[in-house]
Amino acid sequence: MSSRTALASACGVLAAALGTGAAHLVAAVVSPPASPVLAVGSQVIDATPTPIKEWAVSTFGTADKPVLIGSVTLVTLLLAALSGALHPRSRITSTGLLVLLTGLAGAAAVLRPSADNLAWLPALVAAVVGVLALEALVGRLILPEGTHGRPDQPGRRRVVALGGTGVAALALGGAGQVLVTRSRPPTLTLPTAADPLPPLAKGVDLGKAGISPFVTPNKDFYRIDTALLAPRVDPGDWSLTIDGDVPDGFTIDIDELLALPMVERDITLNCVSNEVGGPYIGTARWLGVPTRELLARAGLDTDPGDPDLQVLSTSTDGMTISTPLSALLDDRDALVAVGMNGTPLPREHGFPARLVTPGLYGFVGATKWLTRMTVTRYDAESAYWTDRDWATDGRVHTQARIDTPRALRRIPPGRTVIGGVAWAQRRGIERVEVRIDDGEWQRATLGLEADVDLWRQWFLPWDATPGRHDLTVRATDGTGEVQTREQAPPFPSGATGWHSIAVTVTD
Ligand SMILES: Nc1nc2c(c(=O)[nH]1)N[C@H]1C(S)=C(S)[C@@H](COP(=O)(O)O)O[C@H]1N2
Ligand SMILES: [Mo]
Repeated sequence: MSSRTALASACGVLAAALGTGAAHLVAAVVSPPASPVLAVGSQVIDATPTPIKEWAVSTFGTADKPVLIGSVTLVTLLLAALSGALHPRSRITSTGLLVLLTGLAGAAAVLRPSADNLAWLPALVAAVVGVLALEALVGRLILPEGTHGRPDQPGRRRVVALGGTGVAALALGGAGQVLVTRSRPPTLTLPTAADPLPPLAKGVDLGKAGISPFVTPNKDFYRIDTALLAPRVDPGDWSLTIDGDVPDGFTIDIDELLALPMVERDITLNCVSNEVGGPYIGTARWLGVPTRELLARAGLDTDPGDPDLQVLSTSTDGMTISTPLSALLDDRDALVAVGMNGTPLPREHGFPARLVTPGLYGFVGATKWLTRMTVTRYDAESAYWTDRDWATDGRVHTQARIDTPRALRRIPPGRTVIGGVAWAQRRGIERVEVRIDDGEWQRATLGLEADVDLWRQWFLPWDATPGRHDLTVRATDGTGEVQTREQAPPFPSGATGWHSIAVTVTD
């Protein structure tokens, strides 16, 4: 590559960076998800085939989002370099490529299910700023083809022009990022429950070092969703609609929701994408209105008992989730929750309102940023994950996890504790057993059972002898069924198999 081509490519990269930075700032004001890189990233998420998505989640975990944003940025900059490199030869092709790129970003933003009216504006800003910046940079730094005998502009001028553009791009994009992350939506004052729950019994938390705390603090609660930016919902603009096959559909605003009688429930929530032994599970005290009450107000006060009926819930960011109607009508107290461990829902966990359904994985019962619940048939409308071949039946499998010792750790010999958590929401945990190497199954001590919809802590004292050891755990649910040892991956209906770890005991 000639130095002229390299310079032209650099002009393309920096022009695109400036356009993207300016667009990010404009998006922060008019429509944050319409920022070009985010809009394209969201379309990529929705279009990625399930096996590749599963591979990304298992390889990158919750870092999958930064990896995605980084990849989209990298591809954009490579194409921008190409646009720059083409400029000295064909200005039309070069400009055309930039316009095509920003046009795609604009289409990506406008086609989001939750697109705002101004979703097209950031991409337009990117196009105008990008094209003008490219013209200006190339015009200043690169002499027309055929101007022989005179050197291109001296190095200092290049550094100032390119460096200045880069700094401006970072400043604009950074300002947009500050606006997006710093601005706090107005918060809510939570009502108190009509019939508050007593504090949890002491014995549910065994207080052993290394075992997950019984109640998961909000800041440690796992976060799984497809949103690159957690939606920022102003409660003043929010409403909840119950419609579909109900006699008396209705819409209520946040004040009307908060005025309804609230209940508190302790519920363990987990993700279908959790591998055996994985981290995507947590327990919280939720405050909300039972879905049963809301559906009764819409005129559905008895369960039609038809397994083909679902509630299709929709979030402000366009996610759709299918939940069996019966699970929202029976006595398990599925909630439209507004509170989590004594505070309004954090933005990442669905502020101002979300669904929580005990016994079902989050992808079929825990819609965040909830705004609509439509009673319909499974064959009439299909949800986001259903369209991606995930199971419709999202009942939680019985699982046990070893929290301590940590896998592959070295620990000193002598008295120690093997411990963790086990869960089988709706059925409860009756027994947990641990096997050391090929020994007998030994019964672990269990924390108190607070409720069948909650996990239970467990531990087994262990005299660790030097050497390498395999530790395996299995649970038995409240119906007496032993957790299957059959290994299944998370797709399509949740991982199964026993959690087993290796530890090395040395001085
Ligand atoms: N709007 C929306 N709600 C959603 C999702 C999502 O992608 N978008 N993901 C679901 C999944 S797969 C899970 S496991 C839970 C996770 O909830 P949490 O992030 O509060 O732990 O949210 C559910 N609700
Ligand atoms: Mo999930």
